[in-house]
Amino acid sequence: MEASVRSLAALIPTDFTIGVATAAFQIEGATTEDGRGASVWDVFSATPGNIVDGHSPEVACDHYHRMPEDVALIRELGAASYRFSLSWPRIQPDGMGAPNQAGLDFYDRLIDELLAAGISPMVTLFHWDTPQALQDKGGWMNRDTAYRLASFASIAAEAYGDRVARWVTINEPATVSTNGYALGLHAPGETLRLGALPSVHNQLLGHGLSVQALRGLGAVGEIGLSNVYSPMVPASDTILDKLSAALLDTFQNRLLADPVLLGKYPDLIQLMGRFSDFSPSAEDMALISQPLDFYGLNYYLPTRIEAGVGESAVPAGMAEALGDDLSDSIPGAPFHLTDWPGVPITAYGWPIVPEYLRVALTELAERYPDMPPVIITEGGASFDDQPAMSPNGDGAVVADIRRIDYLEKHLRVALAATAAGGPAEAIDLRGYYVWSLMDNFEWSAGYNQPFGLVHVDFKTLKRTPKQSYYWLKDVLAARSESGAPRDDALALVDPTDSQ
Ligand code: IFM
Repeated sequence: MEASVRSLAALIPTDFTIGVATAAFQIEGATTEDGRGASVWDVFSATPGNIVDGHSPEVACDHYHRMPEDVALIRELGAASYRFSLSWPRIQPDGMGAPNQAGLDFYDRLIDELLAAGISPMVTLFHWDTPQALQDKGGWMNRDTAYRLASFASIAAEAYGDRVARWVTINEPATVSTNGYALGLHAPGETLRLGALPSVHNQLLGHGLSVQALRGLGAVGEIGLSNVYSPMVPASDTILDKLSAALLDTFQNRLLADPVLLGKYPDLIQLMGRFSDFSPSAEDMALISQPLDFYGLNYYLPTRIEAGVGESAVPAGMAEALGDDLSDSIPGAPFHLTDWPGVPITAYGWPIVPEYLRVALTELAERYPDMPPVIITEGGASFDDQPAMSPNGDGAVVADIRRIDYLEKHLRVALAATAAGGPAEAIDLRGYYVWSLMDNFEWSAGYNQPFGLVHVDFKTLKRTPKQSYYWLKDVLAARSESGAPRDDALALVDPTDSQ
């Protein structure tokens, strides 16, 4: 075992969870089986031009039929926890009313399979697959959808509340509102620009009501939500670039984090509310900001911003990956995102600058003094490394060295920043979930952005663990060799069950 693996393992605190993550729509397939209803993503994906290369999510990784094989991969890896999402329309085909038993049964089997393998389930209630029937009534622009999510949370609590160690109510509401309701890059494909603001509030309200529902029904697990956070970096020292960065910081980071952690929207948003009818009630804000057991941070990249109207709303590399003409994605916006000269990028074109995870954690520590424990609920990178025959000819290897480098550096940065004496020591960091267990349907980018520790051949559906999988397995093995006890928060899983 390499010295760097041992030294990384030695840095990981005993109560720190290393897990792997996925989401239902990205891996399950079986989109019309066993009574599943349609989600906004089924409808959006079926519209020509919305998904790069016309890729279809109908089969995806076929996880619905191969679930035991996938759980075995997690067990072999040695990860303590698996974060997955419940497909809302598989359980509630129309987003309301009585649950579909076959849908409930699937997650019942998954949770039992995980527990039997000694893996702790972390369940996301909403990872973007709004039932189309609710979208037909306005989706997240309609306040009622928040109450529908809370009813869904109650169904989940009753079915699985005794066996789930951690709950994430909603995943990346910023992405849903920005890409889905403001820019039309994601389902449901609305282009409401700033008019998308109510979709933010309604999702956060859905979060608050779901926390209440889970707690009210006695769910035993910890409860939080996952917000994506990207440090905003002005392209220069000019006042206009700095203002642009501050503006995007407000709309992408603070807009979602302040209400949850401070109980109020950023001043700029409140100011804007004076010119529209956006003025949330004190009752809503209290629901949204009720104390959480953990705060989920999805961290991938910093964002570099330049003032002025640019050619593209997204950096060139990413626009190319998405394959769309995004040149008018933010028409009239006074700034644009720009590439980072001299910095390595992922297949998406996302800049790789691990030090910015320290910046993110430090900013969070400074902004939110009452921060609950933090879990990095997603982190990872897309690289398109393909299987090749090993030099000794005994099997296929996927040499995703860049992913190993990404994960190792980001883990080291996060652990150092939050250790005693680190700039973000106020943050009690409890875990890191790698996005993703396996290559999957990367939303509008189709199957073109592989994030997995496990390669999936989307023709044969064969799974091939990549080098990063074996690397992480070594890190986890080195950790347990050094006698690190299991994470207390995951004590719901009795390790002896798997023996
Ligand atoms: O694949 C997505 C995931 O669904 C949400 N967070 C970002 C990932 C990579 O783009």
